[in-house]
Amino acid sequence: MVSLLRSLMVLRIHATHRWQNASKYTRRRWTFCGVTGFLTIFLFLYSLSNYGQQHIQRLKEIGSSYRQADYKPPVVDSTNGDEPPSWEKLRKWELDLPQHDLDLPYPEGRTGRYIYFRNQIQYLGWNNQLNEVLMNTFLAYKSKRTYVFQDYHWKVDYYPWPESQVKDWPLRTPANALISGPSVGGPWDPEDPAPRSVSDDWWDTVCPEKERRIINTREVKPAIMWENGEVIFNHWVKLLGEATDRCIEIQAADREEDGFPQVFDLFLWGSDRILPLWESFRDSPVSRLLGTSPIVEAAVAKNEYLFVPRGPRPSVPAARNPFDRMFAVHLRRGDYKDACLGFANWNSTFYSWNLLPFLPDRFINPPGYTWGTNTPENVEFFLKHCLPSDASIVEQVNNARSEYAAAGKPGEHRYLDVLFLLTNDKTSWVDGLKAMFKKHGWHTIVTTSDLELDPWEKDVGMAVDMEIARRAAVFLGNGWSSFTSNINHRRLVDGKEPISIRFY
Ligand SMILES: Nc1nc2c(ncn2[C@@H]2O[C@H](COP(=O)(O)OP(=O)(O)O)[C@@H](O)[C@H]2O)c(=O)[nH]1
Ligand SMILES: [Mg+2]
Repeated sequence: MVSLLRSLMVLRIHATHRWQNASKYTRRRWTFCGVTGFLTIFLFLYSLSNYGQQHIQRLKEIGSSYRQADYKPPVVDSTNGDEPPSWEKLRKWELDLPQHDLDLPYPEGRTGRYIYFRNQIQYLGWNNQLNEVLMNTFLAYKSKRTYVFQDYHWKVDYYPWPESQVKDWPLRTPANALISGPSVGGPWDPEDPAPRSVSDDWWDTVCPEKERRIINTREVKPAIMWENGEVIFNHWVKLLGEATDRCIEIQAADREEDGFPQVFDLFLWGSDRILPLWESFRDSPVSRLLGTSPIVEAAVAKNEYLFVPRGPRPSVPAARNPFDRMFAVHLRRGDYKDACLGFANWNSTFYSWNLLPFLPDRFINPPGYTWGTNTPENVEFFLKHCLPSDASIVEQVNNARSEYAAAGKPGEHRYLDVLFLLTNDKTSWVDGLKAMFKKHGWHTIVTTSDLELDPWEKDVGMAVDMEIARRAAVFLGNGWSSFTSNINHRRLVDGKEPISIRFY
């Protein structure tokens, strides 16, 4: 201890001596080194303390927020992420549905009774499939069999991406992306013992090939081909209900024998023979429990702000919900430029539920038609209703708005100032129409292309438009279109008034 003190004393004398003899610059250098060294040791020790750690974290956050303001991620692909989705997670979810379990008790599992419509329409518009999906589910329900659901397979022309961007053929979208409810595996009413629908993947497990009874439509359809919908429906219920086979698969007759080899075919959907089925179908759990898919709901919610009215404050009390102030107009164009001529030359009636006699704007097919061709006046008459001119669209919307307002109860204000123009037109035509509506005092006008959709939502874009039109106070559609007809189906199931369902 004594020797340590002595050494320190020597060191101090030595240092004092050197300090006094050093030049002014050397002293400054030593001072600088001393202060820097002290600060370094202090900061190091501080950074290890709790206070020090919190301080460092705060500094890091401030730094990263400065960076985000002008941060640009590196460009990785030329499509900007706008590519068809693989739907991996939804597919896995469908595969894992709880009814996909062989051990479940009857009427599900390995002892359940199943019906698979392999003849269901594919590679056509979504709505040509949708009405059939729903009616086939209703048939399965009434026959006390499990309905087997499938992906929707696109007609290439309608697919939202160009072929060059497609990586996975055939073009298809999982059923649960498009709708929800019993048709795609959702639950029935709580007290209903009906078996839940299963996917066609599960069909292969629960009904292996050797256990299937195949029924070809040629064995059944000819006898009832031109009967009304109720007779056709009941015929199939009897056949499928009484059959003792656990697994039944319906297969399509050759196209040469039957152009539309579906159980409920296009000839039926395109004629008033479908109408006797309306009331039972409307009230069925298939219709009542049909729901919007979560992805479509989300897309509508995301875009709802676009529909918030932007016009002047209304002179009468107006609804707060933008859908209660909305007039939706289906502008079926694109392939309809040719299709409308076809409807004229084949004297087609309106499609399916658009034919319901209690709806306004019934289309009466004019006399003068001969097989496969129609008179020039009749063709013009068809085109007026199927491909209406811009001026006629504006006029009809404005008239229908007044008629809807006039149909309100005494004291009820039906104020519509939001317009939604839904369309498959891919040109700038709708912009001109929008300008015309603006001139007629419509302040809030939204079109299909104004909606912001990510790739998953874009894949179900038609269902997004349909959902908005379903919720609108008034809807004007194209009577020949199944797209319009399925919107009307839901509007009527929702309890919307006939005066709110209009046709050109
Ligand atoms: N997003 C959107 N797509 C439409 C619209 N109208 C037609 N389409 C597309 O065109 C297809 C038309 O086929 P479909 O649904 O069978 O209706 P239909 O041909 O009018 O009977 C739809 O499935 C959509 O892909 C529309 O207003 N909005
Ligand atoms: Mg179609």
